[in-house]
Amino acid sequence: MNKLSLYQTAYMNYPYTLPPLEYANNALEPYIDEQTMHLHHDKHHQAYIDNANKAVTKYPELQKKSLVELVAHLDELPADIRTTLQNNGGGHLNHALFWEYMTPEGGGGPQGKLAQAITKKFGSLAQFKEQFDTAAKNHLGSGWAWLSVTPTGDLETSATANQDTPLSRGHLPILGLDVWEHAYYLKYHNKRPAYITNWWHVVNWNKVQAQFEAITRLAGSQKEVSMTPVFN
Ligand code: MN3
Repeated sequence: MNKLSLYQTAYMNYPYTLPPLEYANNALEPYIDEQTMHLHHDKHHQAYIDNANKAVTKYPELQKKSLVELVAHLDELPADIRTTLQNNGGGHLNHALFWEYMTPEGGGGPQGKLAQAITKKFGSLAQFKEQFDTAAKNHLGSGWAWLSVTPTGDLETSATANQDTPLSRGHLPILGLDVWEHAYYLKYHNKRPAYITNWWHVVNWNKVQAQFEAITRLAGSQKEVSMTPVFN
């Protein structure tokens, strides 16, 4: 087990498949509307999967690896499919995570170790949200805002372009927000900030905490000394 295995699911094995939502398309109303969820999950996400599958079709050796390993090491991919997998492999991974970051029972804030780490790094939950929101609002064009664990065990907010993932630079995402227009335009039109503000109502902090604690445990494991840094 290495740190990337935290992101490896059956859906990341070739041929890649669409993970079903754990809630109904209308369950995140009024914050995210039913039609957006339908199009976003069933159509946009499926298209990333189809394109990623097509790219890997002629590379049997890549089919044996998890898609997570492939997008985490883009420089090792054959040149003719590198950009396709960066965009579509990244698209599959990012969306698979995104659905899990949300729940109809969401909102509030984290507990335990993650709450402590956020307070230590950002001062308070409110200050963390402000920094995350700024990354999400200020990102020009399509992309994502993230909360990640850095290689030194620090928390960091960032934004990535298009379907790039923090995993490609060795950062472990624990929360991400899709700020592509397809994620919000039907309901919010040009008002990206309103979408970002409302999204916090559906954030699945239990999942975010669980991922943070899994990363922390893995980093503390004697078996992982060569794979992971020592966290503070
Ligand atoms: Mn999207």
